[in-house]
Amino acid sequence: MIARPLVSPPQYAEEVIRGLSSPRKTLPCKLFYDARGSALFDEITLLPEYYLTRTELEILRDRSPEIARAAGSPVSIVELGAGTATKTGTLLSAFARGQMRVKYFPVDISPAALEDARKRIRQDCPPVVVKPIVADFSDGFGFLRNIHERKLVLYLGSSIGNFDWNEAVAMLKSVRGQLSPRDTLLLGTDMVKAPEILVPAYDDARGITPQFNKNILVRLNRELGADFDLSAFRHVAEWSPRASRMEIYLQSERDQTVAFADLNLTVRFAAGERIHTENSYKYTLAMIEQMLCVSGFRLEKTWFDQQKWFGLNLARV
Ligand code: AVI
Repeated sequence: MIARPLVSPPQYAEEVIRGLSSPRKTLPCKLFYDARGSALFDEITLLPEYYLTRTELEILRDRSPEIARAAGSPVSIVELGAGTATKTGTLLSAFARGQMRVKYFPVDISPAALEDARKRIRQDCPPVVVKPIVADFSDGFGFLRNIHERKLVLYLGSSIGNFDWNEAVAMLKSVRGQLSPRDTLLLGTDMVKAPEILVPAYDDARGITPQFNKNILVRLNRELGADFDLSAFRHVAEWSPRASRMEIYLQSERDQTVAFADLNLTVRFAAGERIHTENSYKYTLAMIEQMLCVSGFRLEKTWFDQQKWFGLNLARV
């Protein structure tokens, strides 16, 4: 047996133990996003089946001048989970073209992504002042308090859809708690549509999404000394009309036991048993209105693409 160095298990180990010990096994979807998972997600956003990213970008391209007018000027644009700010240039350029005064605060947990964002915006929209903020949202949104001008908070990509209803409301409420009466929120939401469109978006022909899903197991093998056999698990993506969400699972192909060397844990899987790794909620306009309303916002306007597949919702405090 090879001795493993003695290092304390990562913070998320407790969540893994709880999730895999419960009768319906789960793993938190935040574990997708290590370096490889983030690169795979970038690939997903370019897949023909994954309409979300390009559709949201299409709305931003067509509607940015209107969005900029509705948000008003001068304004500080704060983008939550900005990553490398690939979509935001379009909106910032609309502000700049309209001679509107704007500062841009991209917020992300990754300093490297923020540095890319700063370079990108400096090159694409030189008049915009960029002030990156490194923050982990699990510590709250207190950083919003330090931005004193009128704010337009962006939360794009339907990232809200990876939260259950109560979690989404809690997150929006906590953002709302840091805002002032003239501030606005622009929220990207994926809309309910036919399962024939939804399911392939989460189970693509090239098999990138299955790799993204299984990357959780690769990570647990590396970081918690687990011995998951990747070929013994299958990616499953199902539409639940009752819960209005895509559900993503890893399904055990046979009876098997997985050992976690670093956790003193073994987990049994029956053939066909699943680990629930992610939900991706899809909304109706009524759901969006209600979610915003119970969180302390008022929906003012929704911009859609031509097919009404994706919505950009402007809400006031
Ligand atoms: C990040 N998030 C909005 C993606 C989604 O569509 O729910 C994550 C994703 N999971 C599988 N494909 C993409």
